[in-house]
Amino acid sequence: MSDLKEFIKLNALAEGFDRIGIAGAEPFTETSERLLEHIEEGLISGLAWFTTERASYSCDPANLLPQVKSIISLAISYNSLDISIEYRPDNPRGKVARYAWGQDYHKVLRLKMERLFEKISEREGVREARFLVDTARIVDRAVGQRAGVGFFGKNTNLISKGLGSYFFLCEILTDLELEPDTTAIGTCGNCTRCLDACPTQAIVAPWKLDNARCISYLTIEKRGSIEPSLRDSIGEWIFGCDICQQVCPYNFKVVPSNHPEFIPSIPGISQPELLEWLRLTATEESFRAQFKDTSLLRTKRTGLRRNLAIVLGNTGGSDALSYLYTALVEETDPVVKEHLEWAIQKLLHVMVS
Ligand code: B12
Ligand code: SF4
Ligand code: SF4
Repeated sequence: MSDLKEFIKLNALAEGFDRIGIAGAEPFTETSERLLEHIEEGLISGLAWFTTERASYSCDPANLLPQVKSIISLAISYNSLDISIEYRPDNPRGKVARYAWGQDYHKVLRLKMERLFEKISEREGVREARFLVDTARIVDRAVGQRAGVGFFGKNTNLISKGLGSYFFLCEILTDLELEPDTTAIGTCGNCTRCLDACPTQAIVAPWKLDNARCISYLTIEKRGSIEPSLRDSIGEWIFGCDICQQVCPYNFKVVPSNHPEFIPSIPGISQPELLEWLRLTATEESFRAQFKDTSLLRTKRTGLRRNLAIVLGNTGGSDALSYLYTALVEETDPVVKEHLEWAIQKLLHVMVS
């Protein structure tokens, strides 16, 4: 390994990254073909920005930095330890996907990349760089695969041996010429656990996700009403979904991480008290104050209350009914109102049957 590459890897580890790889900056031709195929098959529906133009653009790093020579792919685990919370029928709880337990990763990762590049620039002189994290202007996972960080699991997540798949990805595009690492190899073998476990059958074939059926899309990205036929399958998920990762054997024996930024930021965030969160989201001010600096802001107040209503309908008992009625009377948002009504009807139906 060249001195510079070793310097970058050591400093990236010191900055807290768990995996570092170097990829060449040639266009991702195969990825581009796959993305266009996914769009053509209607598997990316619902994400208005995910157009064929954007897909092609994101597969050529030179669109972002014309003088790019190398990409530094960085991964950081969010596999923080959770505390088990006792479930009480009079206090129903939901679930928040692991990636959202701590601080909003966009800011955290960007800061780490900037600090890393500062050290590189101190050694190499000022160089061109572009920092990217989850921007959809580049294909994070394809970069990670080329850089040797991980391989594509059938659930479409990148898996890194020894780290599992609970990690974020980001990258630095630079005009520095660095020796590339070898593409990651790895395989799911005959395993199909994630396909079998997905409650909405969103993984329609290995490596193929139907975005519009994925609970992560429904609870985070989708605006407006959620298709009634999918509401039962959302189960307990208020924000995101981890099922296809929870069942993955590559996540079974990994050591939990302890990056302070991703330690649960709000007490009980992994299994929130649904009635308490209905109260906390009653006004825009309280919603913003409570979820400041977390990824949960992304679904907006309407989205979060809509999701809370669905999960209360799926898991709440008779105790939840009076709270739902009160919330319905006070609610002004038509989307939330419709979901609160649905939850009330569902609970009443369960009680009489
Ligand atoms: C859009 C998006 C979503 C959408 C669609 C997800 C999807 N699978 O496409 C939704 C909202 C559903 C979503 C959900 C989640 N997301 Co998301 N998402 C993105 C985003 C912005 C773009 C991904 C994309 O281009 N999708 C389009 C599809 C077609 O692309 P693809 O899955 O990469 O497709 C590849 C494979 O299918 C593969 N392939 C196809 N056929 C074959 C055949 C073989 C043999 C092989 C080997 C491969 C292969 O090639 C394709 C092209 O690379 C990225 C950030 C980024 N800029 O890349 C984050 C990103 C993928 N998401 C991330 C995370 C953490 C999640 C969630 C875990 C969050 C959660 N817990 O709720 C879930 C996981 C759901 C899942 N099973 O994938 C991380 C993933 C990290 C990792 N370890 O892989 C990313 C990289 C963000 C980040 N920077 O950290 N996400
Ligand atoms: S995140 Fe949940 S809904 Fe989406 S593919 Fe995985 S198991 Fe299915
Ligand atoms: S659950 Fe099995 S098939 Fe799915 S990603 Fe993990 S190893 Fe691959």
